[in-house]
Amino acid sequence: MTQFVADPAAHVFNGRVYVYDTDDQTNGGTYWNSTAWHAFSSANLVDWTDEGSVLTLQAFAYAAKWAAWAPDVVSKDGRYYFFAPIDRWQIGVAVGDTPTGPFTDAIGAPLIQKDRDLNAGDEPIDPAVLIDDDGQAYLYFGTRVPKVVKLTADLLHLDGPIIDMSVSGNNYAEAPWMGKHNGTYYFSYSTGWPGQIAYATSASPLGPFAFQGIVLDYVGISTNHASVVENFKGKSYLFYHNAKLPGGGDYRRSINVDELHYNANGAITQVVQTTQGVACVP
Ligand code: FUB
Repeated sequence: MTQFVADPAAHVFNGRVYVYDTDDQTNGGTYWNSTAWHAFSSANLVDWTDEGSVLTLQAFAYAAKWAAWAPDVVSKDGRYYFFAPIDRWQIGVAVGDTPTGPFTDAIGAPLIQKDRDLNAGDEPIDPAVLIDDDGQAYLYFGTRVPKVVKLTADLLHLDGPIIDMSVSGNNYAEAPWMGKHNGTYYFSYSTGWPGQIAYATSASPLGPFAFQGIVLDYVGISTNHASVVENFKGKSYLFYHNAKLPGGGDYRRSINVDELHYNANGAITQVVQTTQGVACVP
């Protein structure tokens, strides 16, 4: 993607890969203070459609309209749910009928709010949602302590307490992502500022998770943030950001995609960072 965007949350909807991003193109250049989220889509991972700004903080009446950070989007029953970290202390949810919206605030209040919700943590950011095979949805989020909470069937409310997830190694910093591969839950996350992307596995989406290794090494800037597309036309992919576009830096990040490989025993091989991305997937 040839503009400054970051924090890729990649999903396959209707046979097409959609990547939802923090919009570094429109921040002030010295902080992540963009107020909009951007999206791109592709059917082959080479030709990308710029879907533009798909949601802004203006959609949330309760937002201070200060910072729109790493989002996630999931699909259920033909609708698309945009989980939006707002201003570093709350997470909202907006709903639309297509992968690119238009999205409207679904509940008129934060789904999670730092000062309102027990155990929301110091910084409830970086939402990532997994809808499990049995239909139960889990929302992961948080800085320094990974948090998980079940969502109601309509994805619009919390369904139980916010739990601290146990990850052996204690090196969680931010950027949670949850995937499932051959029945095992794979939790990946950034380890710090700067950070690598590490992963840990469990037999349960609630953990405890056992640290397994590094998926992606440092990317040369203060943040690292990645997501996994599992089995798109037979292969898996890691989407992540770095600062390789001309003019890039901590606040001018850009997105790349490389192949992700699992060994026969389920271990992930550390991703080789390319500058050109992946080959066309016809
Ligand atoms: O883009 C702002 C923040 O930087 C994200 O929320 C973090 O994950 C880090 O990538």
